[in-house]
Amino acid sequence: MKAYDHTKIERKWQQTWQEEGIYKTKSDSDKEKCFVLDMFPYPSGEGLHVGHPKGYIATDVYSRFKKMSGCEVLHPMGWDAFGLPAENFAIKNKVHPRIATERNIANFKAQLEKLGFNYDWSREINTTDPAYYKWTQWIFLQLFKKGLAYESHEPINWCPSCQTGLANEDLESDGTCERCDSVVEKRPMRQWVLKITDYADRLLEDLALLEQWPEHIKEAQRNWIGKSEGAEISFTLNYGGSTAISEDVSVFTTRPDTLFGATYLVLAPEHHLVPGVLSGVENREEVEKYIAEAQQRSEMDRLDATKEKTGVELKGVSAVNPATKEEIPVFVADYVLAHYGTGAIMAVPAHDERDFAFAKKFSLPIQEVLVPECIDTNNPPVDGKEKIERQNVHAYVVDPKTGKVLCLRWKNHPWVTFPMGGIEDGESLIEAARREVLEETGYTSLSEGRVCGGAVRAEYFAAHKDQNRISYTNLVYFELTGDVQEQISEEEAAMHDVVWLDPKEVTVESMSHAEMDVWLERLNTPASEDVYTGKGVLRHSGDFSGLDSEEAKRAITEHVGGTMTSTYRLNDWVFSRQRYWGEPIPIIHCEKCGAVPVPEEQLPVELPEVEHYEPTGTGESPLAAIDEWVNTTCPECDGSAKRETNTMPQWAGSSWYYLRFIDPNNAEQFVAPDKEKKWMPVDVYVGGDHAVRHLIYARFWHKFLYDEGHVSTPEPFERLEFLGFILAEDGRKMSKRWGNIINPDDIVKTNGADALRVYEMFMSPFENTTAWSTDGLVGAQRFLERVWRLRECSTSDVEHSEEVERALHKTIKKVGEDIEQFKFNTAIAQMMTFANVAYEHGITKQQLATFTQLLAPFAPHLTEELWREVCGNSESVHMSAWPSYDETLLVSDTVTIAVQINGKLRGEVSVAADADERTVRDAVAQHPQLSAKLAKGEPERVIFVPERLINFVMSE
Ligand code: ANZ
Ligand code: ZN
Repeated sequence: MKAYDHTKIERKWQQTWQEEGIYKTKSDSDKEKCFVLDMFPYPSGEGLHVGHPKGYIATDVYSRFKKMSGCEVLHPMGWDAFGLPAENFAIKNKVHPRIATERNIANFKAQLEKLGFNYDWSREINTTDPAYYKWTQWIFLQLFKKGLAYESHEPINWCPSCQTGLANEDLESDGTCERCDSVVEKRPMRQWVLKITDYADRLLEDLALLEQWPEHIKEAQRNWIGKSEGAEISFTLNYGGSTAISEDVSVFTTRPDTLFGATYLVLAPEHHLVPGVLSGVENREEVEKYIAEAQQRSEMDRLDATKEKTGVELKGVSAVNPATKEEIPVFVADYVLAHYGTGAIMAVPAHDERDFAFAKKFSLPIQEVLVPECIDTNNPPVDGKEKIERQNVHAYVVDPKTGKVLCLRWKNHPWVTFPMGGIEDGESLIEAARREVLEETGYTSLSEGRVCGGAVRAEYFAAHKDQNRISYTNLVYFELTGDVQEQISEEEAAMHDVVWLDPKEVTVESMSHAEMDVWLERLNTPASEDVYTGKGVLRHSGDFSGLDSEEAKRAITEHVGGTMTSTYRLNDWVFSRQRYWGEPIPIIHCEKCGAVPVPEEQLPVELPEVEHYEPTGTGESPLAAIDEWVNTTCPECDGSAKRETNTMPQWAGSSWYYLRFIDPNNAEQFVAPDKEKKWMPVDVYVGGDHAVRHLIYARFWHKFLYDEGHVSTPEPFERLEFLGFILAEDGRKMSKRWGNIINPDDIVKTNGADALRVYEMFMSPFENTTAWSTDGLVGAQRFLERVWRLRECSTSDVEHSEEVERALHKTIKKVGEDIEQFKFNTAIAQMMTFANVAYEHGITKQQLATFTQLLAPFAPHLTEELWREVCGNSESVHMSAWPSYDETLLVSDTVTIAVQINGKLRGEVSVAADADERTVRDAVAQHPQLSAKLAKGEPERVIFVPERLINFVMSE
C-alpha cells in the first residue's frame, strides 16, 4: 500500500482546489448565508508561529462544515497592516514601511496557504491600500459631520519611546505603554478625539443582545465602560478672606444618601477651580508643591488602595455642606482623579474606605449616617404601637482559656443574650459595655475592648413594655483577662443566670438578637471594622433619618437641588497618532474656516512618499515636514490652508473591515446595501485578544453606521468565540526573547498541515490556553496514518457490520453537534473511537466515504485523497453534502432490568444498556402493573445496579 506522504498529498490538493476554484463565495446564491470571520492579523515581520493559526483552523473547520451543511459561506482573510511595528521595523532597517508591509503580507499569505485554508482570496483586503482606507477616511468624515470627531487639547497619554499619543485602551493595566512597556506621561497636546462616550449607554445595554458571546468578554466590556449611577451635588466654596468669594463646586457621588455625613471636600490636584482658589489660600506654597508632586504619580499609583493617602488642606477655604449647612474643610488630594466624575468629591469617612483612611490620617470628623437594619422576625414590630428609640451596647466577652462566650439566660423570658444595656451620659461605647458586664455578670477583668464597626439598627416588639423598639446597637469585643467575679445585685440575679456558651451555640437562631447576622460577620472580619459601605437605614440625617438608603438617594439629591446622573470610566477615544504609517486624517485647517473636511470626491487623502518617516518627537507627525503635501487650499474659501498631519491609530481600519469583505471591490460605496443586508451580521467571529479595545471600537463604529442608515443590524458580531492561546513547550509565551518559537512551516514539512490542524483542534477545549506538545502532535499524525490505512480494511469483501454502522451514525451526530459548538476536541475523540471500531470489524467503502466526510473539515487534504482516489468520487469532498444520521441506529443495545420491591422480583423492564437510574425509574413508572404496585408512596430507598436490577425499598 502507498505510504501516507503528506507533503505530496497536501501540495497536490492545494493546487487542485485552486484550479477548481471551489472556495469562491457567491454573493447571489440563494442558499442560507454564513459569515465566518477571524480577527484579521497584523502581518508582523516575524511571520506566524504555531499559536497564530489556532483560530484560523477553527474557522476553517467551521466554515467547511457549514458549507457541507448547505450554507453559502463567506470566509475571508485580510491584513490589518498599518501601525507602529511596521514603522519601527522600517526605520531600523531603512526600508519604506509600505515595502516592509508588502513583504510581510506575502510571507504571511504563503504561510497560511500551506495550511490549506479555504479562504476566498479574491476578497483579500489590506487596510493600507488607498482603495481601502479611502473608506476609513470617509467614515471618519461622517463622524466629524455628526460632531462625533472633535479636536481637543486635554492632556493625553504620551509614550516617550514610541513618541506618540495613546488612547487609554493602549495602556497596560499598570499604566505602561502596551507596545514598549515605557512609563507613559500625560502631555497636553492637540489631538483628534472620537466621542465614543455618546454611545456608552448603548454599548452597555446592547450587550444584552449578544447572547452568543462569552460572559467574560461582556463583563470586561461592562467594566471598561464602567457606568456608575449617582448624583451631582453642588457645594458652595468660600474663600478669599475679607474679599469673600463664593463659588459652586459640583461633586459626583454614587452615595448621595450619605450627604449628611460629608465632613470634608476634596478637589483633584488638576481640578479647574484650584488655580483660582490658590490666590486666597494661606498655605499656597505647600499646596503648589503638593500639586506638582501629584502630577508625577501614575494613575494606578494614585488609586492604589494600599498606599497611604496623601493630601493637603486648602487653608482659608471652606465649603458648605448643602444638607447640614455646616462649614467643612477643603483638601486637594491625589486619590481624586481629575477626569472622573466632576474631579471633586464629598468625603464621607464613615462610609467610604478611602475617605476613612484619609480622615484618620488628618484627624477629620467621622459622622455615621447609615446603619444596616435587622428586623427581628421572632418579635416583629406591631402596627399601631408606640415607637421608642434606644441606643444600646452589647458586650461579646470571650474567655481565651476555654474559648467560651459570656451570655445571660433569662429567667422569665425564653431569651439568651449577651450582657447589654443603654449608654449613659458621657460614656463611651467601651465604657458602657464594660459597666454592663460588671453589673450583669460581675466580671471585672476585661481586655481593652474593640468596637466592632458601626451601629446596627433593629426593630422589634418589646412585649414586656408593650412598645415597638428601634434600637441602635454597637457590639464591643472583650477578652476575659482574669477570673475575678464580684457579687451582682439581687435584682440582676433574679432576672438571669450567667452562662458560658460554646461559640458554636452562639448563633443567629439561638441568640435573641436580630443583629447576630451582621455581628457574626464583623467578628470574623476585623478588616471591615469601622467603615460600613452597604445599604441600610439613615440616621443623623435630619428629616431623612429612618429612610431606606436606596430611597434616600433621590430624596436627598432633590432636596439639595442636585441631579441624578451617571458617570463612566470610558473616556472619549484619542484618535490621532503623531506617526507616519497610518491613515491621514482627512481634514484641512484654514485660518478663516477652521477645520474643514476634505471633500468626499477627493478621497482618499493618500500618504505622501517621504524620505524620513522617523517620529519628530516634538508632538508633530513626520508628515508636518512635507511642505508640498501640507500646503493646500481650503475647500470652502479657496484660501491657502494646511492639511491635518496626524494619522489615525491602528484601530481605525479594523473598526469596519468585516463590512468590506462583503463587497471588497466596490469603488462607489464602502459596501452595497443589498449585499450588506444579505451577509450581516457576522455569524461567528473568532479571536483571542482585544476583549475590550477592538471589540468596543468596532461596536461603536457599527452603531454609528447603523444610526446613519448604512448598515442594517445594531450589532456587528452575532456570536463570538474566544480562543485560548498556545504556549511554547516550556509553558512560556512563544517569543523571540525565549527562543522557543515554533514555525508552522517546519511542522507542515515534518508532520503535515493536516496533522498540525488536527493536533491544534484536539489539544484541549478551544477556549483553554495550552502548552505545545510534540508528543501530542505525533499522536495526531499517528491517528491520520491510521485513517490512511483504513483503506486496507475496506476491501470489497468486507461484510457490512451493524456495529460499525451504529458507531458511524453516532459519530455523524456527535461530530456535527460538536463542530457547531466549537467542541473540536471531543469531535476528534469520537472519530478516534470510531476508527478503533472500524479496525475491529472492517469497514465498507460506503462507510469509509462517510467517515472521510466527517474528518474532511479537520484534515482536508488526507480526506480529499481518500474520497477521490479510494472512494472514487470525482467532485471534492469539500463540496459534498454533510451526511445525515439515522436516529434509529443511535439507540444503544437494550437490556432487561429485574424490578424488585422489598427484595422480591415483581417484573422487568427493557431499557437502553446505558440507562441511568432515572431512566429506569421512568420506565417502571410507565409499566402498568409495576407502577400500580408502587403507587402506595415514595420508596424509602432505591437500589440500582446498572444493566441488572432495581430494588425499591418501601416502608411498611
Ligand atoms: C461620597 C461617597 C460616600 C462615595 C460613600 C462613596 C461611598 P465609582 O463607584 O467607582 O463610580 N469619586 C467620585 N469622583 C471621583 C474622582 N474623580 N476620583 C476619585 N474618586 C471619586 O465611585 C464613585 C465614588 O467615588 C463616588 O461616591 C465618590 O465617593 C468617589 F459612602 O461620594 B462617593
Ligand atoms: Zn477656508
